Amino acid sequence: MKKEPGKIVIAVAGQPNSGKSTIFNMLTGARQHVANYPGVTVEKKTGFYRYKGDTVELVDLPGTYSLTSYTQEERIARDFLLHEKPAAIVNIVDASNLERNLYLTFQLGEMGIPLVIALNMMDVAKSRGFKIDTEELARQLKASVVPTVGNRGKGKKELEEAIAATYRNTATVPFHLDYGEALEISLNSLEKRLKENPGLSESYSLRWMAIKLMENDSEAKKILEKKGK
Ligand SMILES: Nc1nc2c(ncn2[C@@H]2O[C@H](COP(=O)(O)OP(=O)(O)OP(=O)(O)O)[C@@H](O)[C@H]2O)c(=O)[nH]1
Ligand SMILES: [Mg+2]
Repeated sequence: MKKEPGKIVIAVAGQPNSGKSTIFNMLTGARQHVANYPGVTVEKKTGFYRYKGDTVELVDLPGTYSLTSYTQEERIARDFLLHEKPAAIVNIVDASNLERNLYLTFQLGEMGIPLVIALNMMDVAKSRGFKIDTEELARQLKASVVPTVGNRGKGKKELEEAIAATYRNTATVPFHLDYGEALEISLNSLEKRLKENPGLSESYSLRWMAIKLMENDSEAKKILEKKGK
């Protein structure tokens, strides 16, 4: 897709079967384009919509349960977020499987990119008798939470509004998962050392880098070798 000036890139991420494509279609309608990610046969679906004078480009990332780089889909989703730096991530969360889905949400939040949560499958959650405190969820995740029923187009307007409010807000507070005192001391000192590399802090969330290095993540180590000089 040709780059347009002033275009805002937003990633759509979520676990498999959470309703990513449904929400993507709900927002973009027929304005879609399919290509492949470079060098692989995984489909890259992009589409756009206009919102109050803005052109918003959505990228439907492959569905993944987490963001480690074990599978090709995970690597693709993670590389996109790391290197393309979207203005925000719309995280499609299956409300009827909240706990399992939040595992990915935490990992997305830790990348330091502002999140908008589409709490999808609300009809299924309701029919199972789940009551979700969306305000509390939003407070804890430091993100907007919008209930949706994707296959019925419910929540579209609210989602568009939340997306715009997020990419327009330059003062979003990144999500922060507290790993407990012992780990936090190490994470903080590692982050301080990483801060000494200006090449690194310009391009990556140092908190994310510190967590990944602590996990002995091979890609984070590669980035450090390349950028950290
Ligand atoms: N009941 C209900 N069904 C939904 C909702 N949103 C999507 N679906 C249905 O759930 C199924 C999966 O939706 P998709 O949009 O294909 O999910 P996906 O996340 O793109 O799936 P993958 O790309 O395979 O990971 C489809 O049959 C949708 O019609 C919802 O809010 N409620
Ligand atoms: Mg899909």
